[in-house]
Amino acid sequence: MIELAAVELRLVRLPLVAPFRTSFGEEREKEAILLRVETRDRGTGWGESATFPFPRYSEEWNEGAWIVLRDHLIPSLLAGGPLAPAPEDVGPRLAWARGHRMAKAAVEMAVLDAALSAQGVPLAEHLGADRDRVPCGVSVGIPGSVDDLLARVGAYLDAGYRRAKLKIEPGWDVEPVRAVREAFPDAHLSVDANAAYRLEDAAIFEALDGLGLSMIEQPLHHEDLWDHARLQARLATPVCLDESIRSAADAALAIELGACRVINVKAGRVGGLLEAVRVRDVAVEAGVLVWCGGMLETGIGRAANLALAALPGFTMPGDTSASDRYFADDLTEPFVLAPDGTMAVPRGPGIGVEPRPDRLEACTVRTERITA
Ligand code: SMG
Ligand code: MG
Repeated sequence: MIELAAVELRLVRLPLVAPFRTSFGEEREKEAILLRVETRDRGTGWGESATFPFPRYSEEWNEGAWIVLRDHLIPSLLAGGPLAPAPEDVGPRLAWARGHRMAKAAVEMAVLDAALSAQGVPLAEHLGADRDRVPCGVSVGIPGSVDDLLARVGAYLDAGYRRAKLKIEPGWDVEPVRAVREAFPDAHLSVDANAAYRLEDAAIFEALDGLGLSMIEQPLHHEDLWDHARLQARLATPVCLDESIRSAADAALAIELGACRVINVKAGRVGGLLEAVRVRDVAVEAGVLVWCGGMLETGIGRAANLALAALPGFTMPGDTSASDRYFADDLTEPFVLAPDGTMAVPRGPGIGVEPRPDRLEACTVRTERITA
């Protein structure tokens, strides 16, 4: 049982080491909402929202998440009395609010961190992880030129990354991907369109189909499972869904329709780590592969991603890259890639990391504390 006393919201900004461009826009810095829950007698816990400053990846964005957290989710969390068992109680208590999954996931992460820290249990162990290191991939943004892309992919593969995911968009697809395949014939490669195409563009995917990709991620509109099923039927390469899957129920429907053979699991997108585990359950049961995605998280969210990536069923390398792929100076102690392309899953209780106080202060744009 946990009794919550207050929640502090904190908007942070960290410059990215290089701009990250996708089909829907460019990020030059990571702006995130951190959440710190304070309990009456069980210490504190940290969570991070997967939202970005603009509602481009999904409907959610930082300012919207801040308001729904401050005015709705946190007040109803605090008003409901003690949580027991704490993490499992969060989802049902916030279920009255429709959507806002990334905001809800941040609350759940913070409560999980507090509850498990108090018990001395690492998050990975609590979720059922069966390994202490995970193989890591890297997501490569849309660069200025094919030469630039080849240099970036080469550097990441040299660093040990086990899979390179190339962002694509109309006008930047078959030619650059073919160039990467020719330069790195044996590399584990995938592509991610972030919903930038329509079924009428199927010829582009048929051209990509011959390039030995391990998957084509979210090629079509995020609300169009049926067209994804029709596209998958035309391709040998597995379709992977990201934006389209917001719950375990979505996963079951997509699989039933034949809309994907792989699912990118992000706790934020599906409303929390516990629902992410249920997405894994549905997928594995159906023989659909899963891996852990990323949202350019700071070390706080990254720690939780690594715990998720360590669960049985997460067989493919995730977008769980090292801190230095994003930031010159992360909020936490940096996550470091080993030369074999793996990273250690945090071993400490809860999420296993905390922000470094000086770095946290330096990155903070504003804070607001909500009390019971
Ligand atoms: O965390 O390394 C990361 C980013 C991985 O490509 C990534 N995420 O569609 O999978 C995706 C994107 C969403 C964020 S784009 C700003
Ligand atoms: Mg994606």
